[in-house]
Amino acid sequence: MITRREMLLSTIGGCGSLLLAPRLFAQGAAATGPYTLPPLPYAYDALEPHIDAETMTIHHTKHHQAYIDKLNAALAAAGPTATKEVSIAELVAGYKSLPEALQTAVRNQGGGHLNHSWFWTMMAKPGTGGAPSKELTKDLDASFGGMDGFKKELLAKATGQFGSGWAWLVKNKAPGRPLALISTANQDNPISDEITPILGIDVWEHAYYLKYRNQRPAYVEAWCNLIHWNRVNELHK
Ligand code: MN3
Repeated sequence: MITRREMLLSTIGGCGSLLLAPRLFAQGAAATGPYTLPPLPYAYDALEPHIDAETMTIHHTKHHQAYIDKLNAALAAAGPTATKEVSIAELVAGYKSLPEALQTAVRNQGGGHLNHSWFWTMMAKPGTGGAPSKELTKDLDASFGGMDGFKKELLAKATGQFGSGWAWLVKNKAPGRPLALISTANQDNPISDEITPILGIDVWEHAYYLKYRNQRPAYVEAWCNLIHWNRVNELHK
């Protein structure tokens, strides 16, 4: 039986083995290519006052859509059936095994599609996102000394990322420290390095500039009010 991954590789001429496909991002994103813009799980003004409706509208309908359009164009140029059966998470996770001509487009545009599809689901209308589960609380305590320590380190990673990028809460393999915070440049997603994120914040200026101007720390602090903890709990399991 031919797997979807083998189909991808045989169709677009790739070789080598891709890492196991994470299923994390399946929800809220179009499962297969050509890829389409997933609807927001709330209204454009739902995240106010922390993120304004204008920022959300432009971010979703212009920026996210542009990543999708450019990804689809690159894949179409590579071959007619390149990614028909491959989820965006699988595609981005394994981009290093794709033909060289496709790698940059999948890394940047595919990463942009994946990261934003996931980002929308990581936020919730203020007061509706729930709280960390007992298990997550235990891991946050062990890794950061509690919620305050987590937020402090998140702020440091998010503001310390030079230029455009993301900060991520990820599953960590170190003994005694089950979670870690990392940042990535541009639209890189940790899954391409076999690291599993359970929360991510977009720190590109387009995510906050209209309201916060150059004050990235103020945006990050406000963003903590929007974390969809119930979703993080699920990904943490
Ligand atoms: Mn963005």
